[in-house]
Amino acid sequence: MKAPVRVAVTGAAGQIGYSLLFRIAAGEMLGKDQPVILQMLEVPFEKAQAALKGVMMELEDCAFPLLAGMVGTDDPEVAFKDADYALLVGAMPRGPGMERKDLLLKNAEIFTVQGKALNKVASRNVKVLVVGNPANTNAYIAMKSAPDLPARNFTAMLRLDHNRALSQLATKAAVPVADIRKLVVWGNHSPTMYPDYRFATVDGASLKDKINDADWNANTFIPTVGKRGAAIIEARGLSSAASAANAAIDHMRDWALGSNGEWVTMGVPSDGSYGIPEGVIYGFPVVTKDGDYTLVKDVPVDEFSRAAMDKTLAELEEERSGVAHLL
Ligand code: NAX
Repeated sequence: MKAPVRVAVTGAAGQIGYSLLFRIAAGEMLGKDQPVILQMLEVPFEKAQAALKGVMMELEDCAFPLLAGMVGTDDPEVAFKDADYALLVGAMPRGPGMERKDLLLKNAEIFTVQGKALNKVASRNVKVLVVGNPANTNAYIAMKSAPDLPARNFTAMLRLDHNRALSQLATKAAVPVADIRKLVVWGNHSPTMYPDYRFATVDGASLKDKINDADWNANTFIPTVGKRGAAIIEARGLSSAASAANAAIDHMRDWALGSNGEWVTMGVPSDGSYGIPEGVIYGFPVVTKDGDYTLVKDVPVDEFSRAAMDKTLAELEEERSGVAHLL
């Protein structure tokens, strides 16, 4: 058996946390041979800490063979101590009457504190996934607040958007979801994201040719994927939780264990590719191997795609300028 690794999860008593922690402890994220120590962070309020205790009791009651230890805390420096992986799920939700700008600033405070704590106490190669919204900008803030850690280790979750797109495409083309390759969702985790299947294949053949419906792409597919989060809230009365936790598992598993040469979408700091300014956390196609990722660089960009990629970039740049004075 391997030595245990430390996995920090914030917002551990929330909805996504409840779907996520049990799967991590069951070995679904890092493999069935990888023991984990869960280090869970919640806000200091009595109710949240009590709920966290309850979650920890349930984790105990699962008697997971791979769960080598647990820590529950309200102190980021305890939660992130020597963490090898950090899943930053907890964030300030948008309250009634709250402007988007206020939401950005509230979250900027949280992710500045957490970035600094990671910088101070986490493993020097900690892999960070930000789920809490606005995910890309929160990841950017954490990255900027952690100058001693590799910037490329700060990522944002676009995998839920990627998985949503896969599912819509599989249904439209009547093909198994697992057979679709080379899909990407560019940009921000927000309704401006651009799901792009121009180069997707099924059994080596073009999925775009098979679907052959530009109107469906522009007027049904792209808006359906972009507004899926809102549609789930409308239907369920609560935001996506199990599917979000599933996407977080997919993201981290592929990053840690590799994607076997396949494209996956990760929000990562741009290296300047595709005209996206360096450092902006943007959804790109990547291939993962041996605990690292490589940006796929040679995807042709046509006029339609350029406009879509620039639109989602403009939103990210606006978010970034809204928090620039804090960094
Ligand atoms: P919940 O409100 O159920 O849980 C969030 C938990 O985080 C709460 O228990 C809260 O006390 C805790 N928390 C808040 N601030 C914290 C802090 N500074 N430190 C530690 N814990 C803190 O929300 P949930 O449904 O679990 O969603 C969590 C976040 O994921 C939200 O920001 C949500 O918008 C975002 N999402 C992101 C998605 C993505 O694809 N990137 C999709 C799903 C989800 O909407």
